[in-house]
Amino acid sequence: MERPITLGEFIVENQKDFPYAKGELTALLSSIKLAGKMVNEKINKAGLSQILGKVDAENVQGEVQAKLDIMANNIFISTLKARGEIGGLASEELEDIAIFDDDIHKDSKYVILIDPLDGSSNIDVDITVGTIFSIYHRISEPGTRVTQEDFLQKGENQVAAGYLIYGTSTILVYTTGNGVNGFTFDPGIGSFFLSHSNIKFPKDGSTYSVNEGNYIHFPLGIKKLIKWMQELDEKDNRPYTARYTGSLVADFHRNMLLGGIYLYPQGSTAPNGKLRLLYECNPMAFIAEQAGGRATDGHRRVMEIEPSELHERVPFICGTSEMVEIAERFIEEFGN
Ligand code: AHM
Ligand code: MG
Repeated sequence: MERPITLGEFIVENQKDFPYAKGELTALLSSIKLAGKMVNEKINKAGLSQILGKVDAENVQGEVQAKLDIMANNIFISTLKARGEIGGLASEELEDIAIFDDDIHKDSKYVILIDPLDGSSNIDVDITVGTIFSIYHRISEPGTRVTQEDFLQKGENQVAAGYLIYGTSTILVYTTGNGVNGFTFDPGIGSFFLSHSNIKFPKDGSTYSVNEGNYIHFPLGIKKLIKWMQELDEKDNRPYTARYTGSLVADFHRNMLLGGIYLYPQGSTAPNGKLRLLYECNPMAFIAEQAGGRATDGHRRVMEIEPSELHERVPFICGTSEMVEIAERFIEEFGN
């Protein structure tokens, strides 16, 4: 039997991929692992804590169960802040960047961006949600306070990115630019174990993930693409099948393992789509490319987009290389 490899061991063993690293990135990934375990524990008890919450409400004065997405946000912030590897953090849940400038943080080299609980609409109905993270070297000098500029970097500058998927099992998937690996959490032991090594998108796919309720608002190129995917043509696996959970992490994970394409295009109600460039699109794009896939906004490689604001949204199309190329051809021919 092969020796099981824990996430902790894997992170330390792969530190040598970064000749310049002095262990901070290793420590940072370990903090994410720890926060992920804590969020996982809360999510698993979410239904139960609501039941107990009602009892508690009579006993504990005024203490209301915080919504899980706020709770996840607080867990990630406090866990990451308690250690000194980052000079600040940006979160989908915070309007502005959080700057950590006390003694333990002032010489830090990194900043992190998080979507603490992605797929919020699924939280209360027991469907998969996730956490997404993206790590950059700061641009400002260590020893000074981090600035917005440290966070408004192109996706191609990412040092690491990943997600936790809280599904039928909890899996942490990440890349540091040397491929993508996934680690499944064993709740009995309390550790993540390497379960998906060097993940690659299959060459072909036959699944598409899109909120088709928005169809009438989509640009013509996307409408034509969707109809093309639904047509019968056995030589290229058509018709494709549709899978859409409303959780990017879940849809992305499925498409990466089994082959597929995720689309959140612009529509008249969402002129730039819905997904956030910095918290959702860039980290997923980095993982996708490292797994042999692609990510585009329809015209540009997502990781080359110059961000202009923290909560900027962009259209997002991501999946197997071949499927994304087909989508780009439709957009070019029929318009975005
Ligand atoms: P959130 O960060 O507020 O949860 O929004 C992001 C989510 C994605 O996970 C998901 O793919 C998308 O929003 C679903 O949006 P919609 O309900 O419009 O289809
Ligand atoms: Mg989100």
